[in-house]
Amino acid sequence: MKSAPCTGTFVAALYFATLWNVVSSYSSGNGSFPYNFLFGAATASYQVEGGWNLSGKGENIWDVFTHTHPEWIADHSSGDIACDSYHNYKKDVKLLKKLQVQVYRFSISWARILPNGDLSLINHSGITYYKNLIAALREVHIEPMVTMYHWDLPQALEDKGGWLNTQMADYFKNYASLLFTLFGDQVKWWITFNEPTEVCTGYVSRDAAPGVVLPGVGDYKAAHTILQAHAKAYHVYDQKFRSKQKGRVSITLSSRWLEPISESSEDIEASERGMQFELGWFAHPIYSKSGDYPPLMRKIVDEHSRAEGLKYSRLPSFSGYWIKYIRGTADFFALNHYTTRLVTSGEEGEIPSKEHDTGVISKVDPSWPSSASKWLKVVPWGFRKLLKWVKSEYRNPPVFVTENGFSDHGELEDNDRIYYHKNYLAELLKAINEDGCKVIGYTVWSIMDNFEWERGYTEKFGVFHVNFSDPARSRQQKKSVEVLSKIFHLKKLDEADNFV
Ligand code: GBH
Repeated sequence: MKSAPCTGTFVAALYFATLWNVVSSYSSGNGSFPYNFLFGAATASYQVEGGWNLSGKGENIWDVFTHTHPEWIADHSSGDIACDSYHNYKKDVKLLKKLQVQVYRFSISWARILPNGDLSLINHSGITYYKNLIAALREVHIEPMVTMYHWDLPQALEDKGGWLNTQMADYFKNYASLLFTLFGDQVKWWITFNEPTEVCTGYVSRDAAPGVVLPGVGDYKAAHTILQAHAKAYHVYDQKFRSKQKGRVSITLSSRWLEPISESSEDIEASERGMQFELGWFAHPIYSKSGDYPPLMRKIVDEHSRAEGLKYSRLPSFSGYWIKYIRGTADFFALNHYTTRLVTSGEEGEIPSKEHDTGVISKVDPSWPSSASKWLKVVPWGFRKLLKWVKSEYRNPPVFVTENGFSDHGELEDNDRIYYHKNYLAELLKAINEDGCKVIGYTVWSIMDNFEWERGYTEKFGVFHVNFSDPARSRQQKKSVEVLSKIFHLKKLDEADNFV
């Protein structure tokens, strides 16, 4: 056990090196992506599966959240049926094939496998569902990339305190270990958590399940447990599965790019502080040389806690053992990115809150094109800056972009989505060719329209349209599929030129 952290770091470094050697041996240029760059599409269990109470699945926090408080969802809807991928997975694989993807990133519903969250009950129909999906993907040569946790905690575990309970790290480890055992011979790309910062939002406000309101405390506590849970899962893989299964494990972190609003040193500092609180919160403990939370974050939250008259910092501390245990627990950097903000220094948010601790005010440039989502502005150049920041901050890790996407109201002629992807991909290419960033893959969010959390079905991210009033949930191709399938197949961006 004691030597595990070193092994983890070493193995991670080895994987970083080999992964990139393979990709970089064929240089890109000329609008081309490296020949074995991986293109794909993504979904998450609660957003697409439906079958919320079928074949032994247990309830999760999103079932409970949407059923008890439909008024907290924009259109009072739920993921009860969603795209009904529980019954339609074969259709989904056909869509993926049509899009010419090499990878499908989907998540496993914890409560479908373990209805009580723990190992007391294993649901075999749930296992069969994922085995069938994985087999269908493999049959057409699509690599599965599996997210273990995309926000749908079994309610039974929330009843034990959810991510505020440090024991959740062990429940997660057991669940992860079971997934490696069941699916690890077929699945070579693993993501432990999707966007842990958003999981923590569930302990700040009612914007997300479980809707526990403890800003500036609950979020930091949940994060602390999630980092431990992730590291435990990573080490289990190292110790019991890696040598046989030879897969890769990471955690998907999401970040906006925060651009200083001016060149003043105050604004540059605000940007740096914002990036540390947003991405560094989880990335620094895992990817930095020293490990642990970003020093700046430590300093600020400690100071604020003292000023609030608290005896202890609201940001929990890791012991030296945990710092080493968490450091290096990723074989590649999995990154979600959608949008950018202009930032300056200033007081925002209640006291206490992470927002207030961050001390950054963010704005949008009114000239940036909009989407159907209030938060999502189209700012392609921010993507390149973010990739560059990750490169310099974390010693140039291989980066897999696990989500990037655009929302509209469901248009089939989705020219704005085409514009978005084409321009974001162009910036990604510049990051590879001009900045030396090691980007190894890109999955678009999402293969089809789906349940957009608190926004219900009011904002559509799919490259395939789903008819939610049709009991069969029929799918229909949007124009973006024509463009993206060419890029994904030929790995050349110029292929999209005629369309925009
Ligand atoms: C991703 O998060 C999720 O992984 C995915 O499940 C989701 O469908 C996709 O985005 C599209 O939304 O309403 O102003 O409070 C992206 C990061 C962070 C974006 C939370 C929306 C809420 C902003 N998300 N954010 S606001």
